[in-house]
Amino acid sequence: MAIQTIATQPIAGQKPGTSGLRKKTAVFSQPHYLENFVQSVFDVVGNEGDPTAQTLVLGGDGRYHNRAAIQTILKMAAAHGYASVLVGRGGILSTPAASCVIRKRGAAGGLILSASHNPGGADGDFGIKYNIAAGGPAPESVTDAVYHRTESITQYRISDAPDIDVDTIGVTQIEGMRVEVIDPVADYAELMARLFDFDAIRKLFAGGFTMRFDGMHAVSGPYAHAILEGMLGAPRGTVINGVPLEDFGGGHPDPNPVNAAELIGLMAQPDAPDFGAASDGDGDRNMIVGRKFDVTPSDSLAVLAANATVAPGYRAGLKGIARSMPTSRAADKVAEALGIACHETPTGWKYFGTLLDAGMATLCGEESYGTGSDHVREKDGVWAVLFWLNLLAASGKSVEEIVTAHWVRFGRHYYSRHDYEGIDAAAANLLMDDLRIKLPALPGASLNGHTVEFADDFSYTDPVDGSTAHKQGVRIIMTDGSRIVFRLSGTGTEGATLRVYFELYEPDAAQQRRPVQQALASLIAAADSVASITTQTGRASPSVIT
Ligand code: G16
Repeated sequence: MAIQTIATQPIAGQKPGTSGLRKKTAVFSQPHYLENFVQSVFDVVGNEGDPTAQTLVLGGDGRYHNRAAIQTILKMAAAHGYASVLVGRGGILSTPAASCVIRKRGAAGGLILSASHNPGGADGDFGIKYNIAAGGPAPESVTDAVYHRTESITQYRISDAPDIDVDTIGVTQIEGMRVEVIDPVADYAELMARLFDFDAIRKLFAGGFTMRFDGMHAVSGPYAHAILEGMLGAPRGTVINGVPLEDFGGGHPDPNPVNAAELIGLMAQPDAPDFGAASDGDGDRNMIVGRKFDVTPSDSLAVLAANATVAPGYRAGLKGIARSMPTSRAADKVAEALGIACHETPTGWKYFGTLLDAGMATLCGEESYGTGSDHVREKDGVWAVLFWLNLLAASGKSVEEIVTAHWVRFGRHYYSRHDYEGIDAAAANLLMDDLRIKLPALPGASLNGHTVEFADDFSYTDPVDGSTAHKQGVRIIMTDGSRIVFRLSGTGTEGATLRVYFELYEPDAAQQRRPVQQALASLIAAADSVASITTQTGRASPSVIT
């Protein structure tokens, strides 16, 4: 065994997006591609402490190329002089479980291999991100520094040791570095059992309550099997598509009503289970479904916030709530009633980190099927499902009863997101630039019957560390309280994806059961009138509506 120094050259485009570096698998498999990025991470974070005293956590969502990348990173970590690496068995760790392990074991940070909800396989996507010692995604100051490093890299270091066995729990050594293969579920399951009333949930299942959890052949399957069917006694078969596959069975592991159509179909049957849920590629997203009743992620956050004290981990109440800007303002109503702050951040879980660390927020959520809390520093799919189970057990009500009662109390925020995927990047940027030019003239204008009160391109100043983020999405807020938001996705790997978010507040209980797209129709038309979406994108309709 020896440590090799390999000459390399900068590879263009290694700039992390909303959540790490995501590219086509073929791009990641090019010679030096992964190595350049990992060496750049080590060069940047290496300034923050002596690696010989540090532990790194390593794992991924098991997608195609995960195993090869795990071996490369282990050999590079050994060459970098890390004291030890904790790696999930088989190279597997869900994103929230990785965050949990980093925090619990006092690691200096972690590398998570995932392109999240993006499809996997040789023709799919791959990704990597660095999480800091607090357990959350590295802030932009770190990801920017890593990107700059990739632009000037000339060499990387790697051990020529043979591959390490990561399928057997235990400890081995490589170049003097300790490699500990850990059970990917154990630390995480122990944390969940402390946060939620497992006895009450066990009783619920023992009483005949039925559920389907769709693992979408992604990483959360093993977690759901162990916790729901193992620890909580749900019958076998509760977890469907629970075996992780390298290509997610050819599916798109994004838990929304479009991509989790199998579950939605099941929940619409006359003999549907009481409760349905799904999680994504790396286990940080969640979708909650009742019988013939989908819960929007924005409503889910608000409902959990309003009822948080049913769970032992949140008995003391909430310190605050945080939501990303495009997420509906349903949580704001709850925060107001609870007398706590609701922080509005840019899209991306990394922006919640400082608020959670400072004790300014307990629950966080995003419209993109992400919900979480201060228990880790990532959004957490299985956590959200367990929170709902705890709530269902404590209330004895159905999902629909809980949500509709919430609307009656707080008002309903009709909400939808329209995605125009894979459009021409130049056209997408032009659409956003044109919108920005129009912003100053919008206040007072009438858009399809809605009068604009305020319009801007969202900027954020972090109240804890003062860091700023600009151009985070164009928002048009109407005098009637409704909103349209436009932004470009930061997680795609092909062309550009335009996301248009619609929100309309309805306090009148008699008007809260209208079909969503119908309730939002005037806003949808208003969005096209102000942004000329059809003309500028060449698309007559969105590719995905959630
Ligand atoms: C990532 C981020 C989320 C963000 C989402 C959508 O999720 O972690 O915070 O809301 O992307 O981003 P965009 O609209 O830019 O595509 P994930 O689950 O992909 O890691």
